Amino acid sequence: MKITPQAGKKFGVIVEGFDAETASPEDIVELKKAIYSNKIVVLKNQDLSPRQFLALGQRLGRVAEYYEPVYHHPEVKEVFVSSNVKEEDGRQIGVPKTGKFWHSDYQFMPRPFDITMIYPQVVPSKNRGTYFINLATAYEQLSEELKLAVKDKTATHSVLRYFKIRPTDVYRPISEIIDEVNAKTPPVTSPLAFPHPHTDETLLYLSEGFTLSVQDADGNDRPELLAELLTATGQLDRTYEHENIHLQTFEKGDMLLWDNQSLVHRALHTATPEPAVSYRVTVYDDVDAA
Ligand code: 7UC
Ligand code: FE
Repeated sequence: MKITPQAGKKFGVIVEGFDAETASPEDIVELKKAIYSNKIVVLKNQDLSPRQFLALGQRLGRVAEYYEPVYHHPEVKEVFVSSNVKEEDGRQIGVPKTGKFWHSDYQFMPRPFDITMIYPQVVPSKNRGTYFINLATAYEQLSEELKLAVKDKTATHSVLRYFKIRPTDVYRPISEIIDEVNAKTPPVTSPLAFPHPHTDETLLYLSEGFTLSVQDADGNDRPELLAELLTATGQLDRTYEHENIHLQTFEKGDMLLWDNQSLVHRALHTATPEPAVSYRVTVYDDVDAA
C-alpha cells in the first residue's frame, strides 16, 4: 500500500494498493495512523459489497449501527444509506440529502464516532464532494484571547434542528415529534475544548448544525462566544472560501475514511437532479482496546 499526500490540499492522503480482503494487521494499524495524522484517507479502487464494507469497518474498531432505522441498508443494517434514488417499485432506501450542514457524526450523542467511512456508490457528475474543517488546526489558529475564552466553557449539542421528519411522521403534530426527539436523544453537554483521544491535539468541539449553546462555568449562556467561534473556524462562511475549508471530492471506487472528532464536515449535494447514493459505516475506536 502506497500513501501519498493529496497534491495542493490542506490535508488528506491518497492510499493506493490497499486490498480490504487481504490487508494484514500491520496494514490496518498503518491505515488508522494515517487517519489520525492526516485526518482524511482516500482509499482508491475499492470494489466491496455492503457486507465486505462492514467487515473492513469491523477491522478498524467497533461498528455502530445508526439509531434511526430509516437510514439502514435493507440487508446490512450497520450500513447507513444516503440516497436520492428510488427503487423500481418506488421504494425509498435510506434518506436523501443527509448531512447538509456543518457537523461531526453523532456529536449529539454521549459519544461521537472516532472514524467515519463513506463509500460512494452512485457518483454525480457535478457538485460532488464534502467540505471539511479541521478543528484541531482551527483551535491552534484562534487568537490568545479566544483560546482563553474557550477554557472552562462547555457546549451543548442536539440533533433537534436537523432531525429529519420520517415518512411515518406525516400528520403528526410537530410538538410531539420535538418531545420525542428530546426524550430519545436529550441534549449532551461536553467541554468546549478537549484533548483528542488518539493524538495530543486540542479539539475545539462545536458545529453550526448540532451545537445549541455554549455556557460558562456558572452556567450562563454565551451566544456571542458561540457565534465568534463558529465564524473563526469558518463554519459561517457561505462562500466556502474561508482558509480552513477543504473540499474533498471523490470518484467511483474511492472510499473516504476520516477522523470524525477532529473534523466537522458538510455534504455538498448536487443542485441538479442527478442521482447520488453513498454508503457509510461508523466506528468507535476504543483507546484501551489496542
Ligand atoms: O440525515 C442526516 O442529516 C443525518 C444526521 C442528522 N446525523 C448524522 C450523524 O451521524 O450524526
Ligand atoms: Fe455526516
